[in-house]
Amino acid sequence: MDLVYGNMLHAVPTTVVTPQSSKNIKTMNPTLISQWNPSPRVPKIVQSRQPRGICNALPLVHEAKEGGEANAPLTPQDKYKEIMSRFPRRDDWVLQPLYQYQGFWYFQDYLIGLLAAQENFKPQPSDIVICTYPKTGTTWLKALAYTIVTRSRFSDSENPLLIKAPHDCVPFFEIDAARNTSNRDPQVPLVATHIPYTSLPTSISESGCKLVYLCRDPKDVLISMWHFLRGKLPEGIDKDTYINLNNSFEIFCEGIASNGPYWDHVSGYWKASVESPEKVLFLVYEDLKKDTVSIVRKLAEFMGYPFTPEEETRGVVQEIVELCSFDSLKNLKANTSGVYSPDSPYTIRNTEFFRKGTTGDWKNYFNEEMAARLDQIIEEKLNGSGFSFLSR
Ligand code: PAP
Repeated sequence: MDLVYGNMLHAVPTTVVTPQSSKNIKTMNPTLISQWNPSPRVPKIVQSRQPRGICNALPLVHEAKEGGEANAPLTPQDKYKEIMSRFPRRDDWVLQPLYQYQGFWYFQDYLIGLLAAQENFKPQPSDIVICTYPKTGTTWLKALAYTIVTRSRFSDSENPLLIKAPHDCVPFFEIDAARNTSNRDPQVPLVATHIPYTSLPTSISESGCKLVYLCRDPKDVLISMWHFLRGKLPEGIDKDTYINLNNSFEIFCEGIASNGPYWDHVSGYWKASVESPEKVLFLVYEDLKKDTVSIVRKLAEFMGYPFTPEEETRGVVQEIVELCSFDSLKNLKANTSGVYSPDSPYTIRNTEFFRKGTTGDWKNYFNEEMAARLDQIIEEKLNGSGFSFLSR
């Protein structure tokens, strides 16, 4: 999931500088603003690149305490906000500021979860962690891994995926950490994260958990992310004014994106998979698309849930592949309705996790020059790592 959520957007007073257009524009008539405010699912809009204190998306600690609460103890959230207020900040993506921490950029509410997870998350020793950069196929991998590990517990007709969205079946531990909750079923040894390898909580390496990483062609990642983030903007405004493709492309190429730079995210897990192949399985979305059955076998084997000859004969692998296919998942009632993580800063309609589910959609958006430029940047950045998106 790309961790910018519906109600993470913030109210615009009168005039905003739109980072993607660099224009001052008058924005939001009063009717629209009031329409945005009431529902946590309907985004308000953020403004950025205005002086801190006027438009700061979330108040800094001292500001929050105005009004007689000066001596109130800091909540963990306040503590993290205060810490991150000292980190480098960019406002390019309009929705929320991005803060740089340990070499990666994060939307502020997500970073609260990351910091909380680094401090508090404790995996179960048998856990398998589904690790992804946002928009690389997390939902799909969660559904596959979940069905594989729970197949002896549930019959086909009882599979929780039929009534629960994949993100509810396999929770992100940093989102739980941010909310100080646990949504996990302790009988399911799966959790997920978008955190880069080098910033994972030390409890994960200490516990010896296995990790499964999925990456995707960066061009499709950007297109998927671009659509997703535009979907967070309120209806009825010119989305190109706030999040246009050319500008999104430029900042993604700079590495300024949620959990980016993308290439560093990929190379961290790639190197870990080379160093410890028994602990880290590295998968690629395009391969999973091309030969889902073979990769599902590999995934099951790696996770310690291999298919038996009898299951192979019964066609269990094909059934799992079919259940978790894009068309199947997209049309399940759990995914055509409902929201992920209601009543939190992370609310997202489940439908938003299913857009096209194809490879090469970038061809509908990039000209050749853009595609070549992004490819070149990624290749240069990954050079020497042993992994390449182009020469596989
Ligand atoms: P997240 O980071 O918000 O969790 P994530 O699931 O990683 O999102 O990525 C969403 C992408 O996976 C979407 O790609 P698109 O925008 O290019 O269409 C979504 O359509 C795609 N996706 C979701 N489910 C599947 C699936 N079962 N098979 C293939 N692709 C899928």
